[in-house]
This record gives sequence, C-alpha cells and structure tokens, in this order.
Amino acid sequence: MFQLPLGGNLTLKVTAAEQRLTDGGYLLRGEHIILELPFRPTRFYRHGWHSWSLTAWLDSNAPFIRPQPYIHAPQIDDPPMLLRPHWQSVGLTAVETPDGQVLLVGALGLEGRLHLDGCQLHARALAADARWFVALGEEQTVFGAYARRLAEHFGVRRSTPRPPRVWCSWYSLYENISEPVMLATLQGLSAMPYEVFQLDDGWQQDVGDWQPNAKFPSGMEALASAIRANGKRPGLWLAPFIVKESARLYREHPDWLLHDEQGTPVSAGHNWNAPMYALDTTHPEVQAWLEETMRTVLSWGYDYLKLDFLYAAALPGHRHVDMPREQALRAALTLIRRVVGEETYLLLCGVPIYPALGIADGLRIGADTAPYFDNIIVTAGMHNYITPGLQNAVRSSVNRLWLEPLVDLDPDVAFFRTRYNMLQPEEKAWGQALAHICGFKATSDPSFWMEAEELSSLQTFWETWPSVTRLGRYRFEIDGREVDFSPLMPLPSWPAEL
Ligand code: 9PG
Repeated sequence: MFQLPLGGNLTLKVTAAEQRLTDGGYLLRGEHIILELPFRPTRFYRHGWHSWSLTAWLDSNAPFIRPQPYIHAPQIDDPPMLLRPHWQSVGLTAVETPDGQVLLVGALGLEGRLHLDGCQLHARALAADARWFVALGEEQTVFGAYARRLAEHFGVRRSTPRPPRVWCSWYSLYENISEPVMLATLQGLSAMPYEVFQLDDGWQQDVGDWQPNAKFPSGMEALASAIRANGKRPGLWLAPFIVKESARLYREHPDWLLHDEQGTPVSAGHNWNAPMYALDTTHPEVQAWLEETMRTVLSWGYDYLKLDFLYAAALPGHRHVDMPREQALRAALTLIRRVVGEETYLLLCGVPIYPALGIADGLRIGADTAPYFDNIIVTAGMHNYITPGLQNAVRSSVNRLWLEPLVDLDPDVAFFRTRYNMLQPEEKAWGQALAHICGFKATSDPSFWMEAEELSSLQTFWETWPSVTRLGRYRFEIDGREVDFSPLMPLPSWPAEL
C-alpha cells in the first residue's frame, strides 16, 4: 500500500507491488492494482476491446445491461466481460475528478482489464510484473502522456506525410460486387484524387476460402492490374482468422479451429446468417496456411489489405501452444507483417486495439457506419452499441482520438451521396469532419449514384487537408469552422414517453 501524491489536493491510496515517478505521471507494477479515490466519480472513460466495441465516457450510475443476443458477443466486445455485472474497460480507464481534472490509469502491456467499483478503481492484467501508468491533470495532457508511454512500449507506425485516401466498396455495394461492377466503378472515379481502390467483402468463395468466386471470372490478378492501370493502389478485404461451416477449410481442417476445454469449437460470433468459428493461430499448420494466403493475395497485386474480424485469434480457448490470448493475436499479426513486408498497408478492423499497436498501419476505431444515423431498435432496444449506424461509429471513434500519435486512425467512410442514403446533411457533415480530424479519408460512394455537386464535394474533401484545433473533448475547429460532436455521445435509451 502506497500513498500516491498526484499534485493538487489529490493523494490516492494504492495497492501495488511497486511505484515510481515517470515523465507525466507514475509507473505502478502489479497483477492487480487498486486505487482508492477520495471521491466517488460520476463519469468514467470506458475503452472497448476491439475496433467496434463501445468506447465512451459513461455515467458511473448507468447500469451495465448485457447486449442481446449473446450469440453476437464476440463481435460486440470481449465475451467474458459481457458476463460481468458491471462495465469493464480494456487497457485503460479514466475518471473525472470533482475539480474538473482527469485521472487516467492505463496498462503498458496486453490483457489489461479495469473497472470502477464505487470509490475503488481496479486494474488487472495476467502477469505479476504488469506495468501501469497513472496520471492526473488536464484531459488532453494525461491522454497524451499515456500515448507516449504506449508508443515506447509497442512502437509507432503511422503514414508519413499522411494516410492514403481510399474508395471502399462496402458501404454502397455491400456484397453485390463483381468484376464488371468494380471496373465500371473504377472508371467512374478515374479523375478523382485518391490512392486506394479497395474491394471489400463479396469477392471470395467463402469465409475461409480466400479465392475469387464466379463473379470475378478473370481472377483477382487481372482486376488488380486494371486498378493499377487506372493509377490506383489495389486494396482487398479478408478475414483471415474466421471460418464458416460452409467453407472447404472448415471441412478439411476441423483440427485447425480454436476449441474450448470440452473440445467444442469456440464461437467467433454470428454473421452472414451463419455461425463463425476461430482459427487457432498458434497451430503450425494454420501459420503455414496464413503465410500462403497472404503470399497469394500479394502475388495477385494487392498491397493494401483490410484485415477484418481479427478478434477471433484472441478469444478464450484451448490453444495448440498455451499463451495469453492477446499475445496469441499479437504473434499472429506479427507473422502477417513479416510475410507482407513493410511496404504493404495493413488496415486492421474488428481488432483488439492493444495487440495491434506497432504492427498495424491503420486501425478502425469504431463500429461500422451506415447510410443512416442509428437503428434504435438494436442500439437502445438490445443495448448493442456496435450495430451499424453513423452515431455508433462516430461515438467510439471520437473517444479514441488520443491514439493518434501511435497509428493511422480510420473512423470509417464518409458519405457524399443522397441516393440510397437516409443521412441528413448535418449528419453527413459530422462524418466528413471526423475524417478530416483523423486525416484518414475514405468513401464508398460510386460516381454513378452521385449528382455533379456531390462529386465535386467529394473531390474537394479529398483535395483539402484543413488545419484542425481541438477545443475540448468533443469540440473542434476545422479551418475556422466549429464542429461539436456532443449530440452524438449519449447512449440512446428507449423512448419512454407515451
Ligand atoms: C464486411 C464488413 C465491412 C466492415 C467491417 C465488417 O455482425 N457484426 O457485428 C458485424 C460488425 C461489423 C461488420 C460486419 C458484421 O463489418 O467493419 O467495414 O468490411 O465487415 O462484411
């Protein structure tokens, strides 16, 4: 037990193995540390497990209600956390102090889980010598100091001078992509100033069988060549750690799946109207297959890879090589980085944030956006804050901007079209502003769905790199224009009035 003098009038009682002063805060050591606060926080910062997981400042009195249905648990957050009776935070948490400062506690390593219990703040990891950073002060200052510590620990990987500009097929065409449609889309955007033309879900034979389906009769290499001939960089989506039962991989290699202690395949969630399973990435044959899969897509000519549903490699289970699960994911990502080389851009999605730091070029930092604001039936009715929608996407992304010194931040695509789009102009403007703040500017809009003025707004969006000043937690100034994300931050509750 120590007293931790944090400056001002705040002294905390701390249970930890060791403490020492560091740049901008304190370093603590211990598998389970407890900070006794001399006040009861009313708001705390909750950081979700992976890209899509809820990240927000929450009211300490707000009850934690388990999202429904539970078969979606792994897509929502770390499944064991969803069985707890209270909110848990992954990697770090923070609380507001009565005098308007912020107290932050963050792991300097993997597997960190934190929660607030009245006046006690608990932080747990798996190793007895787990290291933690604690700082008190102005919000941007303490988050910045923590980001610097994380950079030292995991390394930094950011695009210089700036992230690539991307066209992505998902948020317009969804799975309805094909060779002729992709070629027409590419052609329609020829004159546009962007770098990456990225095919999303819909090109593959099955989830697990990463070969082109019948909609791509000339093969993936021919399409990549056409993209390059158009002056763009070919990008491809794949979900290399998950498998559906319908895949050949599932039938041929049942022993490659991650199993629980009873020998049952571990659920990686439910999507495409079917259950998903996880590969055991510590299995040498899975590693050889991963290497071959990556080499194949590179040989076709794709060097911007959006790798998705990566949380699957970090689910609880019985592994061929026993190791902490976030470490297993980090090892699998390290293998992929080694195979694809330094020049391939890795945009990681559905990925636990900490294991990806220093390996990913870009990270998706929120839930999927959509051409609508929110599906309140799922968000509020089922307490599922990762269901696609602009509000769920923007909320988590804005609350993860502190990661900016470490990696490119992808807040998901911005919309410019009105066709097949229910977003109001001010809602589209929030998405566009966030893309400017992150510097990661992507869209899914095809030219053939756009009016001339919309195409010209998209062109301007891609051509401009406005100066951004942060005015507060949710307020920014972008080239002199103020943008306030505050209205998007509350968790919607079911309308109670009659
Ligand atoms: C392709 C998409 C896009 C998108 C990714 C990911 O069921 N779910 O919870 C769920 C969440 C996200 C999701 C799909 C399903 O989207 O984020 O950009 O690539 O896969 O299928």
